Amino acid sequence: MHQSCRGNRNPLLRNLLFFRVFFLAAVLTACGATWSGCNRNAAASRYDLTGKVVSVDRELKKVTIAHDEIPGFMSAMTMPFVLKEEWAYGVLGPGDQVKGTLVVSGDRSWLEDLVITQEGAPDATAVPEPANEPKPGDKVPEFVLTNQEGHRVGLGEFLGRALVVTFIYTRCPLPDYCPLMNTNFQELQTELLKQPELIGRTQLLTISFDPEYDTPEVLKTYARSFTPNFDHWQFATGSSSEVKTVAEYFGLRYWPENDQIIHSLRTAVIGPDGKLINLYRGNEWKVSEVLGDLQKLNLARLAR
Ligand SMILES: [Cu+2]
Repeated sequence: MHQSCRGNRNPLLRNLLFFRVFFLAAVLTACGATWSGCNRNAAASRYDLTGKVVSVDRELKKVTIAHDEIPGFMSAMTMPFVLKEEWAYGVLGPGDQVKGTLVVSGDRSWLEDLVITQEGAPDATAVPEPANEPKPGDKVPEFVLTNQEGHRVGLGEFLGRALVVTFIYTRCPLPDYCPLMNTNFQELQTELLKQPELIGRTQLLTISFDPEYDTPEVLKTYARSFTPNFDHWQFATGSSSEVKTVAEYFGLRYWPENDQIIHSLRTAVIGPDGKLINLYRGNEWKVSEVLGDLQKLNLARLAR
């Protein structure tokens, strides 16, 4: 479902791309009001990127690219990118060889000045359908993991509290993936701490899908820079199969590639009864949305 329809492509745009007019368009629109990244360019790091387009998701505005090594920054891997030039989502297709600039600035990263160096053959790369995902109201099955203290913790012991779960691995290099999940949770915890009626009725849980590296000790050291309160926000991992079971239930996909882990993102809000309230895909969710989910649960009333 994420594959692009090659027949829809505008041949003029493709020719433009071929002759690198892409860059001109980028310059013309770079400081337009729609592009909020422009004013952050001062502190941005820039890396040359070459690779092959695996899939284009025009709805979520993501292009997955199998890219070559980026010396000094990242091993070769397959991962989703945001494009600076939005119209390019309609032009790129699976199998296209591309080159461009990866810009990392603050908590965002994106590709710009992208050029197709060689068109892909139609349907060059099949993209797997997303796994069946749970829907709001579904009872989340019990899972048991090991937290940052080395203690076993299960979903069952969080019942009676609303639980917000997300997934990360501590070595993630991209600021708008795992690190963003941490800063979002940090902000969420700060907001919840301001509401005494909610703090005791909520629980945050960050699960690492890199159990080999992210041992409880590693998680504890890592987590200390995000939270002073491990009662309210725990970090957990488990055996590979324990982690995989819970991750796959929420539709998270991940696999190792060289020294990194290629992964999608999932953040779930689970009610005090263990039923799914909301499942956020990707990194666009806002702390205010999750707070809204929690407020709708009337947790303060439950606490009485
Ligand atoms: Cu990550």
